Amino acid sequence: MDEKIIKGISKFLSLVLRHSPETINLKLDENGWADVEELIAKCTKNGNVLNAELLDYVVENNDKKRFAFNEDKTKIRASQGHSISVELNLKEVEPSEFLYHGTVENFLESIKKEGLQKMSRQHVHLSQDRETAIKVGGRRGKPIILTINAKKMYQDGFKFYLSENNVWLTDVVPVKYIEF
Ligand code: HQG
Repeated sequence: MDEKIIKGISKFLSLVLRHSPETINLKLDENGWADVEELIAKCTKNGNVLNAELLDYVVENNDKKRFAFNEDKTKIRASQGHSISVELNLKEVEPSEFLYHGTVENFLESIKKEGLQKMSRQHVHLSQDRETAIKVGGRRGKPIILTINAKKMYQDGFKFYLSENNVWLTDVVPVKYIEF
């Protein structure tokens, strides 16, 4: 399987399943699910190569397991990362003592004032380990890793969720829980 094609499909799926389904006039239900047949038909109509076999391959082999099928594989959705409002029915989980957030120098001044905000997404994204946070921050430049006192936040009543592909999500991280 050509890696470039696979990556292109993954990026396109992120676009239509997380941010802009209207790009191909796709309907997502309130839980973020798209009908697989409709998705394939509308992708193909818009000039993108997609069929059931390719879609299966991308879902199965995606480096971060970004997408998931429902049980009978008639529906598909992104497991996290949305900017549009969807109800993922995420499970609330108690975090370990520390979680990590990868960012870049440019954002630090603002983060020191406002804490970590969701920005354009539905949640603040946190990682279980530093290595993952380094990759996340590295998307934007030289990564800076912030350590989040997650357990303390949890004890103070903040909620944490774990997405199906193991990304930690929360609504906000106030400055006092961040070690810079
Ligand atoms: C920053 C990818 C200024 C924040 C990754 C980040 C992740 C602030 C950026 C997932 C701020 C938002 C999410 C504040 C936060 N002032 N900047 N108060 N609070 N920021 O992309 O965490 O490959 O929405 O540090 O792997 O970078 O798409 O979030 O730099 O899991 O599956 O604002 O996206 O996953 O950027 O990444 P993002 P993120 P996928």
